[in-house]
Amino acid sequence: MIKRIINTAILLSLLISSAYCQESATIDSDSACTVYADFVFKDSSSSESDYTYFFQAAYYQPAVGETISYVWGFPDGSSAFDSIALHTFVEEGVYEVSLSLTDDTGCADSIRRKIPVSRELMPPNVFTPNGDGLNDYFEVSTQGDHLYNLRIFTRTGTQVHVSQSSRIVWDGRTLGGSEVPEGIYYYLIESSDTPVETEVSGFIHLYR
Ligand SMILES: [Ca+2]
Repeated sequence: MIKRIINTAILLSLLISSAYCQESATIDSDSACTVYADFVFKDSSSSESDYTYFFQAAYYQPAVGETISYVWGFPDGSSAFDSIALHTFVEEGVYEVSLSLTDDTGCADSIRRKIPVSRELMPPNVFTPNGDGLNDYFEVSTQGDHLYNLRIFTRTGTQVHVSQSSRIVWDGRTLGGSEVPEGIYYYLIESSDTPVETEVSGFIHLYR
């Protein structure tokens, strides 16, 4: 019982510290049971158009001689029956994945978590808008036709560019068409139109 409480505390603190903490664990309160379900996951995609994720049952250590059966449930209705699973999602989105654990005495626990499936934007950190045809644009490749807000600021916080488009691109000029000086700028990319809400920011070096 004490072991279970400690493990639960660790589990909850791990969930709180996780980037994906919007769905908390559902913990079985049956005190006769010591099995609990949780899992971790990571993007295991092999290309930009692939949304394959790796799942692994986590935190619960079966006792010596204890046999655990695992049942994963994926949103397309498919299942998997091992402590690890690979699943390929069709497209970006937020998907519910479930995991049930049952030991050989029938003691069981299950969890459902919402998994944000999306490709992270990968902005460059330098560009050279001098018209030589090489790296003249700050440009971020995206998936699909979502609308992105792009805002560019000087280091002192003055906004020099803003756009809303399915393309994320800046040519190093103000909206009035003037070239901005060389230096370090701050970008903020936001979209609430994407399946998984996007907010990416950082610094970019502009050289001419
Ligand atoms: Ca250039």
